[in-house]
Amino acid sequence: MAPATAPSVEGRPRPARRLPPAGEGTGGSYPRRVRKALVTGVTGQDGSYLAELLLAKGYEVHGLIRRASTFNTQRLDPIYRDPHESGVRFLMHYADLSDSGSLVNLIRELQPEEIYHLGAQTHVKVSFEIPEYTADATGMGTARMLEAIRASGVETRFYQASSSEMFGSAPPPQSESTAFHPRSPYGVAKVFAYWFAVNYREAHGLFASNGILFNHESPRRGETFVTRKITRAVARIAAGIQDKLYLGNLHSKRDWGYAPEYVEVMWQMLQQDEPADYVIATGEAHTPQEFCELAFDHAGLDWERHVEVDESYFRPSEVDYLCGDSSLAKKALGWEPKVRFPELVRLMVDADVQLLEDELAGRLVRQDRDH
Ligand code: NDP
Ligand code: GDR
Repeated sequence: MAPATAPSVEGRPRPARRLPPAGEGTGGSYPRRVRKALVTGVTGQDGSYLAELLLAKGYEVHGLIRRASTFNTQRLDPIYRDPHESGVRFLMHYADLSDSGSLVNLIRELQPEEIYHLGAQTHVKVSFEIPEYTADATGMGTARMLEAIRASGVETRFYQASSSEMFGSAPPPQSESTAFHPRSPYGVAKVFAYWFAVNYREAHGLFASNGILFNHESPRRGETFVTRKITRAVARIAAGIQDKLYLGNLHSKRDWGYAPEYVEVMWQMLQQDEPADYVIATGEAHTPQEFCELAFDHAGLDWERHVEVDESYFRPSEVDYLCGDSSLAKKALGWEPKVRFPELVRLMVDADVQLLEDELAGRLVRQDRDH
């Protein structure tokens, strides 16, 4: 990618810089050394699955984490190894999306071939309470990452975690050609970040791709998103330690897929000859009420006896209907979702029932992670 001082060609997009064709693991077409990837948001749902995937493919994986007053690396337990051991291929580094210098230094030092930018303030409802911070972390965070790549002069490929929230009130099915109409500060910040990535592709020839991912869930989903909030409550209600679950709008429609399948396609996007933007979705939409019906039923419970609506969870402006058309991803990347809605609900309930059993039995002692 062009360094910050290189002149730009007005009005004429530069061709994307070519990297050597990507091969699997260490035995592919990257003979020089093990491929290095930098993952922001590595402590989150997607970051943890992506780090596992990249390690399995033979990468050296570097995760950007921010300072927190408590340990926030639980999702990384399956892959964590003490950095004092030899041959460790997963390493974490302190930096912050609000600190440009830390981003430049990290990218310059690591020289990663691929950067997966997943870090963001991701909660839509919370973004109405902290709009300025959301714009900074979710929007400006991407601008800072892109500038850090330019400033460091590193040749790399960049994945931007774009979102179906950008479509907002645009009617379904939403595809790559659907015009954005975001309905929250989070959605607005993601639109800003999306266009930043497109602009760096067109203006500076960066290999930058936007994955416009619809909702994707898993047992590692954050506990305050509606699916996980429901499955955790189902486990606790089934165990007799909770009675009521308070939710907001039960009638919005979401296109819910399975997170591990969605991180696979992030990787695929960066292995293409050319950068591009892709919608990733199941093409099926369901409501939070349908999620409740299936989840409670799977645990032998009647959702109507336990779920109550609390209007404080309503959003000032809601996104009513998201259902994606991912035919481009199917055609260009051969990607198709496998886990469908009923299976997703069941596997999340089963995982939370097991987790609660482990918690109650005191089986979840963690080793401290000081890196
Ligand atoms: P999570 O909320 O689980 O994870 C967000 C990550 O960003 C966490 O690792 C968090 O760190 C990190 N982060 C937040 N603020 C900062 C900061 N200032 N500096 C450094 N890191 C920060 O999100 P998901 O894994 O669900 O989503 C990953 C990405 O994909 C996000 O960008 C999200 O907006 C986007 N996306 C997600 C979809 C989904 O359905 N899951 C759908 C479409 C897009 P910490 O652990 O310290 O909080
Ligand atoms: P979303 O996910 O806003 O789509 O953003 P969330 O699970 O928060 O909401 C989905 C729908 O459920 C309704 N809802 C509730 N939501 C929450 N969180 N809590 C409740 O109690 C509740 N009751 C009903 C919401 O109103 C909404 O309609 C997620 C995030 O991961 C984003 O970062 C990502 O970009 C998008 O998915 C795609």
